[in-house]
Amino acid sequence: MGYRGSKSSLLVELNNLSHIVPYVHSPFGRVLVPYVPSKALVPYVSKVSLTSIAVKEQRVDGSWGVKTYHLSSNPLRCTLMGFERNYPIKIPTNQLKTMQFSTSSGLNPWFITGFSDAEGSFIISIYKSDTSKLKWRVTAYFSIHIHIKDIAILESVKNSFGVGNVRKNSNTTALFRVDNVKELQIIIDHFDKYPLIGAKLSDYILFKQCFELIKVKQHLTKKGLEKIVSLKYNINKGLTEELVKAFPSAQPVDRPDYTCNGIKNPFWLAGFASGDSSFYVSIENAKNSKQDKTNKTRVRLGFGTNLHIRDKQLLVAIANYLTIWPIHIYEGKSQQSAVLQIRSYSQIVSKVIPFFNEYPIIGVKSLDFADFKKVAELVKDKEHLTKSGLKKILNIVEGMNLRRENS
Ligand SMILES: [Ca+2]
Repeated sequence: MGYRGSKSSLLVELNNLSHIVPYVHSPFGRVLVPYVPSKALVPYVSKVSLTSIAVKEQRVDGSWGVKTYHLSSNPLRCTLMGFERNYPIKIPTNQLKTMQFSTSSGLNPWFITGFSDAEGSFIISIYKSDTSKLKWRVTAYFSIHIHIKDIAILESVKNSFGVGNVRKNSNTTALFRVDNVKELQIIIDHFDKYPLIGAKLSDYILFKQCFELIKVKQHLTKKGLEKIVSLKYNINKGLTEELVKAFPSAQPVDRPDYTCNGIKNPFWLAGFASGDSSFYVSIENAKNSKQDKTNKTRVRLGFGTNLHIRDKQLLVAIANYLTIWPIHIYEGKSQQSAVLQIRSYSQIVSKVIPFFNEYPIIGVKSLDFADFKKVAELVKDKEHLTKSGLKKILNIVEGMNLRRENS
């Protein structure tokens, strides 16, 4: 279990990409989005990130601690030196060490937005209710529904907002939910101040219009209810057939046009990747590979993000933000999804790893990132070319991602 492919290749499954990207014998499929050179290539080191950063971090035992990262000790700074002339404001190094970006009082707000772009939902629920005057009940709620192993993230989100409830939703999932109008206002205020970056933004805009109607009790009037139904047409999966039939005169409100305006803050990416990205390692025996006759075992690191096709622009934005070049984005077989893959060892060690060292992944995935880094170190020392080193790598990889137990 855990491996896939032929006898000659040990392919460690990607967290959630394996069904889309075949990459052992045909490592790179169709490249669908070529790199577009433009001013969109913004280095992710901005004046905001030029600080020493205290970030809440989940420890292995599930507790949370605060860790401080100093940019001055980060190799990334050297890597991106060339961009420094672009910084709007130069901050003296001594100041970097003393400035605090976020505190132990909660998650960075941009982290929360990033995590919500990955895992959050804005839902308008309209259901039959005999006790309601109009025979329909309307509820608006914001929720984050994730695997139970990461319930600690939901507790942190709840503590950061100061509203909502966290509960076990099933044996395998946990739910953070805010549905009270007063509390939802706090959620709305947050997403107005720290806007979503992905296509979910369009859902949010429609959701907010419903919320404004509910706030002034318009959902209790026939006209207001109809307006909400019209707005719901293009939120998430739209209307059930039952609702379409029950509100024949409700006209769908168009989904607001979406363009990805790029990532505004590094913590957004830390939050988003904590939800929707994976760190993985594939081990291939190059002996039987047509391209490689050197008889070496090839250990490859990968950072991947798999999204709905509507968020293809967001994948480009992520690659641009990490200054990854060239960009490899693949479309899923069903053409419903798009995948960003970063598999260049040099880009992983010079860009991906330093970035997430500075803006940490939170939750159980942080353990995968830690393992991923261990493998990167072993590869750097060329240990993957020795039998004992390779065994070490296999041991690490066997406990990663979906095979991680009791975490
Ligand atoms: Ca997601």
